Amino acid sequence: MNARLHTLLLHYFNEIVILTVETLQSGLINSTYKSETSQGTFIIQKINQEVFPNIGELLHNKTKVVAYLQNHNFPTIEFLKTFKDSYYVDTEEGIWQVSRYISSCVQHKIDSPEMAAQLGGYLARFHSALTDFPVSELEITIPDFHNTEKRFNDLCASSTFASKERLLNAHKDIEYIKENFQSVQSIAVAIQKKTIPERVVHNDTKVSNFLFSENGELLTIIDFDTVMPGSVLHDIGDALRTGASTAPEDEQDLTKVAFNVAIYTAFITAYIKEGQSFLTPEELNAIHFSLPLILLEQACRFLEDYLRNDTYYEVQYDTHNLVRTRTQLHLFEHVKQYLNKQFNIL
Ligand code: GN1
Ligand code: MG
Repeated sequence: MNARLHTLLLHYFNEIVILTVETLQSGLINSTYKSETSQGTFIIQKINQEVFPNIGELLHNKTKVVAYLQNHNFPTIEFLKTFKDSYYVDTEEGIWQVSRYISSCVQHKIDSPEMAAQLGGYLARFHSALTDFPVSELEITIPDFHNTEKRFNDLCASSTFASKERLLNAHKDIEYIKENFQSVQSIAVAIQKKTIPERVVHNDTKVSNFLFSENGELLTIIDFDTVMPGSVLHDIGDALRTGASTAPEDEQDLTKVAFNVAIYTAFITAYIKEGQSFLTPEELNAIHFSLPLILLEQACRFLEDYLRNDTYYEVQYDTHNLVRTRTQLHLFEHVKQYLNKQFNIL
């Protein structure tokens, strides 16, 4: 790996010595490395071109949004430019990007209501900073990425492509999703119809995509691969999906997976407080659907991938995607009970 990364970095520096290389495992799609070098520490990423075949559009979105945020003094990551003035290197192996490493801690869940409030407020400011960015200038890099109804319909068609064995293993989960989908359907449709406004959003706001300093201060959001037109509800939901769960998304012991109400409340309260200047009544009315919507969507995605024999997400064992599905559904059940008790909405 060192030799390959060295060759790559020579597109950026005349001379460079690689001191260390570490593979970062938190993403499920791209290959990511952290490397200490004689020129500083970098994050080096190879983009998965099966997931992102239209790489030109992805780079267009990423570069434009990052530059826009920088011009509006919203702290974010910095991609390096090659000698040829390009933000990426095209090699036989694929497309690579290099950014400066930001000294930070990666969190996978939110530890306290204070941290939740910080995250909720930050996400609203991130959305707010992008409200004047013209949505039409962004490309749709993954069509129907957060089209929850389509994700559900694709799962319902699974008997046409899945093996008997996997269908049997997933039977109860498919039934559960079918029983519950109508509770989020009208919001999913409102997003598709744009009654809930289309904005520039991140689309992958799991907690590990936010960097914190050692003393818990939120530094920045990272991973702009899926920046696209979309709904703030998806970003809110995905941050809470990971943040308000007591366990990782692939926890095998479901007794460890619970919904943290204090984290949820602190996050939503802070988001609304910072976001009230730009949120529409439709968004505000639907805000409590964000989490159940994304939980069912992710369950559909993980389960469909399981039924397609794990061709999309990286898996470490045979039932990994099934395990991921079940944590989503377990959490959904907790969230549903809570939201019904509080607001009677699901
Ligand atoms: C993928 O690779 P990563 O971790 O950035 C996926 C997200 C999922 C996430 C689940 C392009 O993100 O949508 O929420 O896994 N990204 C893509 O962990 O599909
Ligand atoms: Mg991502």
